[in-house]
Amino acid sequence: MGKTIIISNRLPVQLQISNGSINAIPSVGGLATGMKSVHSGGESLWIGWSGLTDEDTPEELEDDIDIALKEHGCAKVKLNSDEIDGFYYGFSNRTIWPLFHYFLKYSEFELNYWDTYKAVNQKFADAIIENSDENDTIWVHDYQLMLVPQMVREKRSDTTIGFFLHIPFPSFEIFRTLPWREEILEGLLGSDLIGFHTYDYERHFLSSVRRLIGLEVSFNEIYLDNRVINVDSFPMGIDYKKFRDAAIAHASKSKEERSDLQARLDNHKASAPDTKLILSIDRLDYSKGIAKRINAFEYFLNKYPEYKEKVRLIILAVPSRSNVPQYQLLKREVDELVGRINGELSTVNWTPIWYFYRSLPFESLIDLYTSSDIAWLTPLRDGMNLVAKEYIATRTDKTGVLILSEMAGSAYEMNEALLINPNNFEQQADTLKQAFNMPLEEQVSRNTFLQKRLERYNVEVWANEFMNALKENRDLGKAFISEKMSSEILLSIEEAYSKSKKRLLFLDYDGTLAGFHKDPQQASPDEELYELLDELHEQEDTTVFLISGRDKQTFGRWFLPKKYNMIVEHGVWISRNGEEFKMLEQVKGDWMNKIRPVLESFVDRTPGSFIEEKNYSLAWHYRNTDPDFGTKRATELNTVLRSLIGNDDISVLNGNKVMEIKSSNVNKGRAATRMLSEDDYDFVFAIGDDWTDEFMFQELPDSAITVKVGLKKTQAKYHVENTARVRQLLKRFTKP
Ligand code: GDG
Repeated sequence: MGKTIIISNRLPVQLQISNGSINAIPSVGGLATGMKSVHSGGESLWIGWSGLTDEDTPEELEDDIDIALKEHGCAKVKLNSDEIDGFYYGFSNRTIWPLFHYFLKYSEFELNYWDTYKAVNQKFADAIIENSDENDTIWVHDYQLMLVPQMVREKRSDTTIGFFLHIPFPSFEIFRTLPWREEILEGLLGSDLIGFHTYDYERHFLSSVRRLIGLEVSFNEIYLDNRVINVDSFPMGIDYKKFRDAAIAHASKSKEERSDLQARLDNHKASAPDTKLILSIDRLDYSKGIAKRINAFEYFLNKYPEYKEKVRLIILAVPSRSNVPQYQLLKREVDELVGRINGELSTVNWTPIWYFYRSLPFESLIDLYTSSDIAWLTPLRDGMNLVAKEYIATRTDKTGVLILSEMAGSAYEMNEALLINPNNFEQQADTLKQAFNMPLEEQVSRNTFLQKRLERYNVEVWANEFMNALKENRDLGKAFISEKMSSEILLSIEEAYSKSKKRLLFLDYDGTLAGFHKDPQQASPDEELYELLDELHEQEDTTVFLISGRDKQTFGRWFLPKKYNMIVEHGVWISRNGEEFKMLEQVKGDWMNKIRPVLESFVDRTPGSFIEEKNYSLAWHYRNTDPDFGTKRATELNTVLRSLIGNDDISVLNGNKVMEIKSSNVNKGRAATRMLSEDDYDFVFAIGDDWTDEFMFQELPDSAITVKVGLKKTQAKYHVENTARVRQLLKRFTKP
């Protein structure tokens, strides 16, 4: 068992240099606390930027910094201020952050930001290579490091790599606007497991993978080269116990032990017992909807003036990315809004908004959470939003109302909260009123559910689930995928071939001997293939069958003059040595008139799809449709067909971008075993890429050599990557 290597932009400790000595201060953010259990349990190393630029670091302190970091299980990536500007303030926070939060107009597509992002990602990847070995498990975090997985994979093809994105992954329509969209996807696809907070982000990512780089995706698995990449959602939890315990300790504090902030909050409550405190805490970021919230608050006070002097909004806005112009503008906007509303609405006894623009210590956060009757969080987009969870965790008596934006990832798990659309002021005004008047029993009942869930699915469980999935997926990936055809295996097959006395070969055509074409009629064999098949066909003691789902007319035209043996339409027809096709199986075709109109209606409604009509089967091809739409329609068609065909002897085969409807008693496995029984073969070989070839792999005896083309779940023993490799493999059989 190797180490666990965690990689994030920032480390869980922040270094400060004062008077020539180094202080390491623990970071408080969600990521740092979340990964604590992974980082502290067993052997692990956390790699990231220390928070000090090269310019801020006196050379003589470099070693001391390394020692200080080592004490916390960390290692640093050195970055200079230009790199921080281009990589962090530039590409990460002026390109990716706005784009992934749907602020398309704020997103800047600057080539030099991108170049720095690439160079810095390479530095992180190099640091990983330097500090790890092949057996280590690597977990890369967040949008600043999306190229790192592939950069590591290039040097360490067998290392286990996980990636977690803490922010939303936007819909394809947004993501496609990024000039470097393919590079970002390819960077992420270096991972074995890619995690998101919600299923929606996962879905958006898979859609981009399908549409932009055309990879095959099956449910949540992506097939790439000789790897399977798993994509899944893991909603991040909080350190529930930490917040709960802090709230309990807070409740038992004597008057003297209270903080100044708490004393002020208590005084407020004592002087106006029928008023309520509404709390919002966020980094000062445009994605958090702070300005809109203030406007909505004004709207509420105007719509329901009876609440004037009865509610107070506390806004804690934590300074963030103040080097980025958009954040400076937002700061000015919020300052002005708070000033204007307080100026217009304040009375002698009442200021509607208390506004703090600073970071507060953890204890003050607990003061605010425990003293506020309502938490009102209105992000316009938020990957998760941990503040919502923290507020609920601190409500030890189970009172308190959470009003939460549906645009936050946490809304998916916090259904018992009052969910709002942050753009709908009318709805928010009504919801604030509802929250103000919510009976205590209802608050307790809602929060009981919420707390149970937060306690159970806490951050430790989150991190462990991700790590377990990473290890499991990696092992599973190895288990269900057939063994790669190595040169040793190839050699032993070649040897068995030449030693054998009677050989039987089944070769699938499309996707195996020849690549796919948009129009199946164009996938005719090339000269090289004819030569290869001629050589095989002419060998003594060797029976080669081309075995395909195609119709007999096409195969007849291509191969009858060559006198190859052929089984077509999955086993309905057979032709040997240039003879006309004969029926191998008796099949009925009367069902076709019923099914054809159904398929036609799907062709009409699915641009790019078409019907291929064979003698005893019908195929609906959707290779040329929009990938998501085609897959959706295929599922729909499957349901329709199943209800139509009932118990008839008809089956539906889901092939590679094709659905084929045919008689059940016909399949390639049945046809192949019939051929096998005709003679005493001592070398049996079958190769194919499709679902329909699985019948052969299943039904041929164990001694048969079965080979899958491409990396998919299969019953075959071995796999090769593509049609070029198939040809190379078959070429070996033609050697004398
Ligand atoms: C990103 C995603 C996702 C806040 N103010 C103070 C303070 N905090 C702590 C909170 C909370 C954390 O910071 C903020 O977490 P959020 O989840 O709300 O938001 P982001 O910082 O934007 O985080 C987000 C998250 O990553 C995790 O994946 O949920 O969607 O944007 O823990 O308590 N802590 C202290 N003083 C403060 O003034 N001590």
